[in-house]
Amino acid sequence: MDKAVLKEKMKVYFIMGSTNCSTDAKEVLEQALIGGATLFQFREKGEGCLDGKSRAELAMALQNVCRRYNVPFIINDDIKLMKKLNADGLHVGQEDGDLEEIRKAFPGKLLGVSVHNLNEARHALEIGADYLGVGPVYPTGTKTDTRPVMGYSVIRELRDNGIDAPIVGIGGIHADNASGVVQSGADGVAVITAISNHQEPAAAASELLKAVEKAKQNH
Ligand code: TZP
Ligand code: MG
Repeated sequence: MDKAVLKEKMKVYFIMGSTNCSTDAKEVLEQALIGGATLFQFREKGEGCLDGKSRAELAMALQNVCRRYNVPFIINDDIKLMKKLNADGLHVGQEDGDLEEIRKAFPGKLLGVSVHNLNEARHALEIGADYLGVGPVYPTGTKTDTRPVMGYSVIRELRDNGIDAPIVGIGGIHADNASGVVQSGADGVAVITAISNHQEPAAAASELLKAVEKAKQNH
């Protein structure tokens, strides 16, 4: 995918699995896409998460929703499942294995990598990552084993050092605090609970998209 196209897809990157949703995950996803989410990552993690066949079945069902809305479907840290479903890409963290090996395992697909500093970002891009996730920008209760909250400092540092790759900020982001993330240099925001926990996921996604687009205009 062309870099400029991917940057557009980064605007509202919705991430979730069944444990992030209090109602049916397929319905939550569909509402998010109706509202304007531009990219989706299936991240089935945490206490009570599905595994085995039921996990693969949910992934397939969510992939079908994405297909209907023409939104790319990314899988968190499971190359096997990504290949089995022929998903659009994979997202991995720093602890998920050797990035170079991971990149070689599926040349034609998107690879996103979570990074927390300039060195990690440079390495990820050297091995051929397509986009970077940077965070936690704000405090989050959704992931407990995060690095310290970094505010906008790392996103700014990457841009100041000439990194032009697609970047999303992640962690504690919602419509009211999204603009600062984009103004510091991100192409968009990645969110879990701002959409998955919202009474109206479509409204949440739409407000996020509006906030991101407005911040991009003023940037
Ligand atoms: N990585 C860094 S923070 C985070 C992940 C997966 C969780 C983001 O969840 P929320 O609900 O958008 O704060
Ligand atoms: Mg991981």
